[in-house]
Amino acid sequence: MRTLWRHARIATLAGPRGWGLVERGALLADGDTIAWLGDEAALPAGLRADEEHELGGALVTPGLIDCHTHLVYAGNRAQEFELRLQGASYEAIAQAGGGIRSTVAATRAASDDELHALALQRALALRAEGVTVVEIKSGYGLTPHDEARLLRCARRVGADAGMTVRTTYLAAHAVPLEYEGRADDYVDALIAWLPALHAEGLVDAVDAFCERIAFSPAQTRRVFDAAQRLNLPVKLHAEQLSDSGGTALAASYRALSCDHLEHLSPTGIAAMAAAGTVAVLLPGAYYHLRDTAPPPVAALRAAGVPMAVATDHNPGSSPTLAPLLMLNMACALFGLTPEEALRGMTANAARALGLAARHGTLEAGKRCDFAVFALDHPRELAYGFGLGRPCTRVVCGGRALETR
Ligand code: DI6
Ligand code: FE
Repeated sequence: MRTLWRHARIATLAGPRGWGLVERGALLADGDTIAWLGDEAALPAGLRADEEHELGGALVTPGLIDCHTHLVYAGNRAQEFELRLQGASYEAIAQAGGGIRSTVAATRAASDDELHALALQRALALRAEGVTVVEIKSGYGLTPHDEARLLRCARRVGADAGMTVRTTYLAAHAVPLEYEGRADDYVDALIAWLPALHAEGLVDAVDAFCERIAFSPAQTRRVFDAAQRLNLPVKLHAEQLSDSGGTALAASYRALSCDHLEHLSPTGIAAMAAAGTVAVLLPGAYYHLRDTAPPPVAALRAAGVPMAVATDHNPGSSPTLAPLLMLNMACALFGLTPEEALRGMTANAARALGLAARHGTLEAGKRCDFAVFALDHPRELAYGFGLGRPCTRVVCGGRALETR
């Protein structure tokens, strides 16, 4: 099946910088892959397509990639938000047994079908904003049975939404109640669960929350060693609330990404630059926690560390399903340029998931994932906030999906 889309302003994001604009562009898909893309006037003569779509000059970008989410859970933490507004800190709430643990309790109590319905609805909301690839972490089960349930749910959501889902094993998210005071025993346990989950095809990468209130660098290292034994790539929640040195540790394992990074040090930046690790910036969590120390964007830029932007959708620190708002916040709160922000949710997000060979830019040979927006120029994606839904169409693997 060959499908031709014509008369679009295409922001390809190809190459290391710039929008890669093709002003009056056409794009031909052969099955799930881009066969030809370029100026419509240069369309090879005699080219035949089974289907043709006129886009009326609309803006086309690579399908957005949300490279950091915790999409599968039950319940919400609105009450905790009220407590934080009254002065309680995220850390104090976690230490008092709330926080991640309260979502773990709600998630364990939910049925597979309930979790699936909740997660699917969230994935479809992301898709309606132009997202075609989403990373989904486990981490609200924290037993072998419940972590498997979450990861299976993530796979099922991908199939049902027609999106590409990458799963990340994040059992090292919090120490569950039943292991209170025995964090090292819990790390032994979650390491022992991993091979069976991996054998079932449920794990694309391994992550940990390296923080005072979660896991130490020594414990994180043990989790990474277990991932390495299975040839699984690693990622890390690093330097979000304090500088624990997790970034340099992750870089020594050639981590795909380090995420959050509000308290990242120059040493951490140098380690990431040397390892080619992507810095995933999560302005939703920064905003919702009313943090005041932004990640060191100018230093990351100067060091040539690729930056990505994601929603970090989760019920505690980033209850948002608005990736375009995250582009705006990455500019307004962190100082990214609109082009860096879009690159952060396309080309660099693909790198953060190890998917750059097929995803993240629009070029012949890449997967045909793109979004169509009722906008003139790609800079408008990061400009407005809450302007409604500019995305009019999402194409995933050459197939058009309903967005409204
Ligand atoms: N950092 C985060 O932003 C999320 N997890 C993490 O390690 C928050 C998860 C939550 O509060 O439920
Ligand atoms: Fe997170």
